Amino acid sequence: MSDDTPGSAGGFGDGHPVVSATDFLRVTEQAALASARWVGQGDRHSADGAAVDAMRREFGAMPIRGEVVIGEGEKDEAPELYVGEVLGTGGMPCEIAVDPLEGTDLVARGDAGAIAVCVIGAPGGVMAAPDMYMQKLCVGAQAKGRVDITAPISDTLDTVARCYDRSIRDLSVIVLDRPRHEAMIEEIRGLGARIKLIPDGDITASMSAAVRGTGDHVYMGIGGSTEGVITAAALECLGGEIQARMWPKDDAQRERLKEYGLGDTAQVLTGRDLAPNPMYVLATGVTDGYLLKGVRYFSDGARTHSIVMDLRSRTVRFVDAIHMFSRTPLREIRL
Ligand code: VTB
Repeated sequence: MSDDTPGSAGGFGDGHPVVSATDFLRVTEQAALASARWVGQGDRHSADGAAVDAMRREFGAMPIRGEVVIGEGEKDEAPELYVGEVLGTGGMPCEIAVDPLEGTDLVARGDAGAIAVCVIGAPGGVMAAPDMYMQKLCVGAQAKGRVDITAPISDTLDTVARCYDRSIRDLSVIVLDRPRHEAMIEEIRGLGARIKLIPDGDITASMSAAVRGTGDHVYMGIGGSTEGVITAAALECLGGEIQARMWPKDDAQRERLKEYGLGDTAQVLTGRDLAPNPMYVLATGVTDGYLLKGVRYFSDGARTHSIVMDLRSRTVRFVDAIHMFSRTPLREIRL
């Protein structure tokens, strides 16, 4: 399991053999394979449950001592992958942040952009954010260090456009399609930028904005805070940037934030705050999206498409995998 490849930083294992990024691939692949069976069935809970079960099973078999810091909820809310649950057979100490199925409704409807995703961090490497709304601004490497979430949207788009050496009308901004974003959407439209309104899935959207060639340049708006932490880890691996602010909806959430030392809601959180020491981020497509293809089944197997982001060996791999379901050889392997 140890990885002595050139470029690997080492030092994460705390004396235990270091489990490599690709060893974790089974976790998101199996979650995707399980939940994709529910595509279009109109049953978000079963789709999510299938992903959660598969992810927990796969983590459970790994030589790690992995503590869930972002999971399905608190211990009294979630029987599996709850915050504080320790997974694995023992070994490499790490922190785990999961969204077993990002886009449960997308799967229920058979819509595009659902993924299974997890982050593996060094101990203390991932923020245990309370689950509530978070305002986010995500950009790719071109605009990293140049944007400011507290600035007017016109300034942000102007800056990003200049970073890409183009005009605002040549930018594509991804926004979650929610009533709370109406004013922001009108403002972006008024500035002339193009918008992609998405029904769900802002982790994928943020990654898409950070990968050159997708045609997307900015993700902005208010989404889930736990998704924000996972996004921060992914953007760290992709060379992009997230800025964020917690967005409590009532006094109870404001109190909760104080318990986490996040009482100042004006505070701008950066990748360094949200994911100070991520090691690996893995995602597998469940339904087709901007970055990843969804699961495709055939008579005796299935095909998955994943991204494995590895800060230890400083690699980003796209993995196209064929899974054989029976012991008899596949009738054919396609390119
Ligand atoms: C977003 C989106 C997620 O939650 O974070 C969203 O990316 C925020 O919550 O896929 P609302 O649905 O309340 O707007 C998800 O949709 C997951 O539930």
